[in-house]
Amino acid sequence: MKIVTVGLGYIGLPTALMFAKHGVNVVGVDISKNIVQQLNQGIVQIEELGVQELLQTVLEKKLFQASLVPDHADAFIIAVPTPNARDQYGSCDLQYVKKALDTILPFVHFGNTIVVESTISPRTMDDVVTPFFEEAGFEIGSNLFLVHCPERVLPGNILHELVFNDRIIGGITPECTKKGKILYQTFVRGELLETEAKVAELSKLMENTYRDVNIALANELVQIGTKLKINALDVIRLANRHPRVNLHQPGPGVGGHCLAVDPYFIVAAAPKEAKLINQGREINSSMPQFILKQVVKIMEMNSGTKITILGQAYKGNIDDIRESPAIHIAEQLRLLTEYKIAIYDPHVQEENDETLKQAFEGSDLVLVLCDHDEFKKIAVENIQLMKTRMAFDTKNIISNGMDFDNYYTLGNIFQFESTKKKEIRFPF
Ligand code: SAJ
Repeated sequence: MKIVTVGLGYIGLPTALMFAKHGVNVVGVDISKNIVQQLNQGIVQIEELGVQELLQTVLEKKLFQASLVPDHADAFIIAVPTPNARDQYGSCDLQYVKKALDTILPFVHFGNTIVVESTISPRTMDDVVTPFFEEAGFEIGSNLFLVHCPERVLPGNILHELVFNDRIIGGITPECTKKGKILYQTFVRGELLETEAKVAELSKLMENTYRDVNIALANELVQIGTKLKINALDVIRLANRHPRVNLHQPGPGVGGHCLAVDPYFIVAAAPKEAKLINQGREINSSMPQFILKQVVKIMEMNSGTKITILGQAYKGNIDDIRESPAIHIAEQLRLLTEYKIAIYDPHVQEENDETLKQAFEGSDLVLVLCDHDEFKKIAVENIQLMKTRMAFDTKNIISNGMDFDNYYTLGNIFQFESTKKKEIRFPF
């Protein structure tokens, strides 16, 4: 069997290599000359466990080659970015998907299977991809088979999850679904879940939307707890002892290219109906401002002048800063000339101003915005370098909070309200 995969990013490349590992002849297509050249030289661009070794193996077996152009094949897999469009609701920008379809069309034959893995808005397979191929003379379900097979792999564990996670196989027709199933039986050990394309599209979006809305519930609880002077973290900890309750964790906002992106595809498709989903996005997007106001309160109450920001990645133990709330918070604080800002993230070196020690020197407040393992315990010798020993731990990750004179979390920030009122100017 021969497959062409279009898009060699953090999903496309592992998918291409996984098919090749299982004996399929794969041509991996990308628009980047640099990526294509490097891959053919055995050099991987993405940081993902096991991918470098897998590339070497399939190159040696001559089962994979990267190329700027497609080739004739039995199946084509599209795994290109689908960012938010710059429109009212942040709908799904399909420009890269459409470009990929144009690129493969000259090579598509009767009997081929076309799979879209990219996360797409509801009904894209029915209303965009199907007409595209029908206008080219194909009859979907009889001489061409269209399928949506969304990925659900967690960065850092992709090669394992590609094989063992259950996989949704959503065809335009039952015959399309069957063709998709035959394709993924090549390496998937999880269950292959057959459904319609539009159900597959909305299922993928709801996986991440479910998480985003639940994080918003935790973040709204923080704002309620701050007003009522009730520790929201205690409430979550105790409520979650119920066997069927799983309140998520509050934080400085929601980052990444999934939770901060996918819900908008649903809102854009059904704006009047997707009220809770939209509200969840609004709550999570408001958290950076909420954090900034608390930081200003802490600094003004203590006449602080230097802030040490720990963390710029969008979540713990990775280097990805896409849609990171920590980046936004740092940018806003830098605009306040009365404060000196020192940033340190061991996974995002390019954002660091100085060494960790320098970042702590003379600081009044340590602001933790990311749950990297390195921040689980703050070295006492670094705390002793501070002018005022305060911490605001928005990820509730520091285990030695008692080593600070004032240790604030999203559960106890209402403490400021109890101290003497001081006119606070919010520059945001
Ligand atoms: N976050 C919270 N509170 C929480 C959990 C997460 O504030 O309780 C924040 C994180 O700090 C981060 C953001 O939300 O800023 C996203 O975190 P995440 O753990 O959801 O990380 P992602 O976006 O890399 O992974 C999600 C996962 N989807 C689900 O859990 C349903 C992952 O399984 C998917 O593979 C991935 O999206 C994807 O690629 O779709």
